[in-house]
Amino acid sequence: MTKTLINSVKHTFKNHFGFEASHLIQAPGRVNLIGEHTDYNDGFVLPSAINYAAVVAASPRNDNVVRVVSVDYDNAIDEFEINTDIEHAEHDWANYIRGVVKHLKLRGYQFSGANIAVTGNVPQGAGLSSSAALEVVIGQSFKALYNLTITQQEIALNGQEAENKFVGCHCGIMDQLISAEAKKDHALLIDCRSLTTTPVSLPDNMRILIVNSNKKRGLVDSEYNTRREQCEAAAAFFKVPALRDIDISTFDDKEAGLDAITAKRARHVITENQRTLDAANAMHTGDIYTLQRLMADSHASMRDDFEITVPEIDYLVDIIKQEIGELGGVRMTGGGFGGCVVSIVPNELIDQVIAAVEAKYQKQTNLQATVFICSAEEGAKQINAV
Ligand code: GAF
Repeated sequence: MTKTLINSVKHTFKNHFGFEASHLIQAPGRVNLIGEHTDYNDGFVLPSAINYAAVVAASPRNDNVVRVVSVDYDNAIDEFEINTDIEHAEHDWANYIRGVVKHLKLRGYQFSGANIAVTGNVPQGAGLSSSAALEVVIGQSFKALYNLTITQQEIALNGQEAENKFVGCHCGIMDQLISAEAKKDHALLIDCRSLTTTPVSLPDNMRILIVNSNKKRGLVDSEYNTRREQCEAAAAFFKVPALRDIDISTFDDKEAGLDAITAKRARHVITENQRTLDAANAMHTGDIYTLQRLMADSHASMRDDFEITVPEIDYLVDIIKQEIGELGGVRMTGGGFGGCVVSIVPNELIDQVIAAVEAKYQKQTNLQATVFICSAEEGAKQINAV
């Protein structure tokens, strides 16, 4: 699949700029297996990169102009100067690129302009981090074009900064970090305070199956930012730097005095942190029974305490659960309010799960689900120097 993307981005570059690109770079989208809305609470997450990516063909320029052609937006163009204060663009997609370049400059990296063609096949608005893939592929491209001495971790932090300060979504670090640092065939247990990552193998004979509800996500940024504020209010109430610092065993006592909604939000984060650590352990020991229970508890917590699921997503989870029972796990994945569910399914049940989704989901919701059978891929990299 990436081969087609690479050919199309190379072709567009040559058509538009009149010569071959010197560099090809890719950065993957991600799926989070467990640990939702824990990253900005300094907690733990367990994502893996997927076989869907943003891909760039690029060449350096001698001047200070960045010119971008976007294959996925009918070859729309964005052009800006990097030696002035970079301002917002007319097209939303271009702001991710401008934000990344602006913040690389603010970090003191020295480079001149670039010609860029960009494309991607990470479904947009599905909670699979198409924006983080774009931010990371652009950071990785400037690293490759100008031999910048930037680490993968800093490419991720720079992408997050662009999204927080330039685009205006106060996301955590999970999506950019997994896109920049992922390991093939593994998920990464990420400690979002220290940013240390521990590779965890995926269970044998099982696949990651992602089902997009295709429920249009509404008010995502504002609801996301509200949840973040509620978590910060809870941490302030407990007089700790972040909810990561609240011990699960003492939470019930401490809850007294906190308003009901904020207490529910805090309970989700505190219990989800523990579930994430336990799930990494269960994957490590191949304990699928525990893994599926933790994924089920995570979903219930997102539905009842954090209140970020929607009926279509809850229904998809039910359909898949009925097919896999205790042999695999399923839960909503990503920021919430629509998007996708992730399931870890034994190979021999994949067809059966897909058939059940096809038979039931549309009848009940009038929406057609899209299924992705995924592999866990490597993080951002230069594909070759052509
Ligand atoms: C979005 C954000 F970008 C992440 O930082 C994370 O908070 C996630 O929602 C929820 O776990 O993907």
